[in-house]
Amino acid sequence: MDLMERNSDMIYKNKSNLSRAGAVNGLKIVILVLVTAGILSGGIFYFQKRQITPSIPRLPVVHPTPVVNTTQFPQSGQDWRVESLGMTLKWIAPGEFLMGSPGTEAKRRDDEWQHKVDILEGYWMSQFELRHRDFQAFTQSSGYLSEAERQIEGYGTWVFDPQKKEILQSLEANWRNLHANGPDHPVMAISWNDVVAFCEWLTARERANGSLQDNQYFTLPTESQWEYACRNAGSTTTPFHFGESLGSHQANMNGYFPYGDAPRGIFLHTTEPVGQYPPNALGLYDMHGNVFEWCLNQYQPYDPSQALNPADAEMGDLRCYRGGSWFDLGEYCRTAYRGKTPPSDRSDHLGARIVLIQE
Ligand SMILES: [Ca+2]
Repeated sequence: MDLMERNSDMIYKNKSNLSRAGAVNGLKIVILVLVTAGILSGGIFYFQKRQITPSIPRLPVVHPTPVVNTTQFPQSGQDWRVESLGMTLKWIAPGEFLMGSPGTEAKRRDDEWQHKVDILEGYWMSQFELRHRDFQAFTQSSGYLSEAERQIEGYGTWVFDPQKKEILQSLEANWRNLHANGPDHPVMAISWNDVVAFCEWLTARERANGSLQDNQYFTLPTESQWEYACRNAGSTTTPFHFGESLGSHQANMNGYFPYGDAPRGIFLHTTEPVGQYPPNALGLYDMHGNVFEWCLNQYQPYDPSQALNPADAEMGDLRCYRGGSWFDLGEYCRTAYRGKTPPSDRSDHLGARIVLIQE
């Protein structure tokens, strides 16, 4: 799975970085020893401090104004608030866009073939990643146990070990006990199957509440719906909705390895509460970083014959996920990057974002 590719990539680059840093540090020490021991101490302190000090401050965040529903049911063209969860969904109008990355995009993968896609129907997308409080409401109401808690597949949950700087499997780790478990943090360590169960529960409850019609339901976004929304409804073709570069002043990612000409920043080693960085033009927060987000469809190469609003309903062995995470280098946070892993998989940097569909 590409999770291990990303893990290996980060370990390799961390070691390379340390090696380069060590060489530079050694040269500094030689020079500084020739001057004075006092300057040597000061130089080491300065160098160490540089490792953990962000290069530039974070971008300011404008927090959203809560949506007030004016109709009984969601209406096309209007944002919608799921009152029972305090969850806002942004209306995403239909349109066409270029999906994938151009051949000139640095660090692109071969499976990101750029092609035109028509989004024929509008939909609503949650402005935030699925929060811990949302999933907790689901489990408390239904008694549902996540696949990690039931140890489905038996291999545990992938968890980053900050000491060893690699991802290890844990049979004990699940969404309840991982690092950063505040109610407004994104829920982690939930499988694709767990999120589908959440959406089925929410659909049934909102219909029972009388606030959802029978032709409206919650589900995961397809890759095309996710990427169209990330690209501001098709108005960008850049690696990020921010533009050509990404650093940790813009998103919760591994800021030691920014993308493009973004400055080197910080690596928080965990999630942050949702909505702490600027949203895109549609009001969607954390589309780059914090946690990856499951998508509905199976992983398969892009096919020109399916370039018309592909629902990709046929299920296979791997499901896709998008958007990068707190753990990831900038190149994996690109809009066009396609993560893929089995639907029972779970990790401490993989969460979700949901959509509301009207048929
Ligand atoms: Ca995210």
